[in-house]
Amino acid sequence: MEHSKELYEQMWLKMNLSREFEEEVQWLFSKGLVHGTTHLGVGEEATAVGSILALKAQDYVFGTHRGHNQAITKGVNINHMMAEILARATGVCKGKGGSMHIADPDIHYFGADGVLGTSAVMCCGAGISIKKKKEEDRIAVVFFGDGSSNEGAVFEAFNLASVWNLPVLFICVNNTYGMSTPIAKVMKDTDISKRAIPFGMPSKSINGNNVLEVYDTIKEAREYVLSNGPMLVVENTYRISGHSKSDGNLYRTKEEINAWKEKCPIKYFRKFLVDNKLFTDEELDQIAEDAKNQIQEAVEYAKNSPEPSVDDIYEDVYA
Ligand SMILES: Cc1ncc(C[n+]2csc(CCOP(=O)(O)OP(=O)(O)O)c2C)c(N)n1
Ligand SMILES: [Mg+2]
Repeated sequence: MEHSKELYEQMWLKMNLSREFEEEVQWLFSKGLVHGTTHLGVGEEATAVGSILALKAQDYVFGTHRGHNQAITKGVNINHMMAEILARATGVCKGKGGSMHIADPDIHYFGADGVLGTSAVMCCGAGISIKKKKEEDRIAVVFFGDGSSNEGAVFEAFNLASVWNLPVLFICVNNTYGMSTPIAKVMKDTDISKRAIPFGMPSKSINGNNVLEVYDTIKEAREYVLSNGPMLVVENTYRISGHSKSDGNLYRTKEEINAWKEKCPIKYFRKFLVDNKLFTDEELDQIAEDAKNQIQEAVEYAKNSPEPSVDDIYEDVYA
């Protein structure tokens, strides 16, 4: 597939923004400035960036609890994301939601649900809405993890989407662990793409660390979903960061983590861009520096924002 220089630049920028954002969150966490919890997707950037850049702005996207990279790529305001994580009134949820509830319905990004698997069902709801309104150039996309793919709700969503031919694209981000559990311990057959077969859906299993392979696959999948109905894409990757705020990595070896650091999607993409003389190292460094600055500005913005007022505690409460 042909790609423009602008697309390469977007991919490079978004992957760097995601990595910088998360490294900064990790730092703020270690300083005790982040309340609640957060899940980092260091090493998984190509899954979000390659997938979401292949979609159209009007497409609905449901993310995961490990979704900073998904939110950044979809275009959620980074200052407001950081403010949310630092529990400020200028945050995307006015500082009341935190990392897992970053969402922006105005740009069709619905974020995560704390109950794993349920986003797949909600995504079917979005698919039904597209179908009922006869919208011709819009699909609904849901990301979920390998661990979540064992949830009954995901199978229900597969069934509903396929029996009603909904314009839904299921994207499984297989980072090979659900918390500390390797997939081989909870799945007889670890080829998650086969799970589409009983539902009559096509599926693909791809290298989720290669942003171009992800982009091309999702671009084609979008076309398929628009004219035929649901599809499953499994993006195979690895979570370099720990599961959540405390993770002693007791369930995996340093050697394993280091081997995957070598396969880092950002490192891989830099090599591709430089080897093919599309960008120089200096040009890439400059864009990475811009990303770093944007994240530092976001931290300043968040730190200078007011905390939510106690008077607003019952506002935006629905249940
Ligand atoms: C229904 C449900 N069960 C358990 C949990 C607790 N939990 C939060 S994240 C997680 C692991 C999920 O693994 P996976 O879907 O592979 O995503 P990853 O964390 O690897 O990105 C678990 C078990 C939950 N939030 N919801
Ligand atoms: Mg996982």
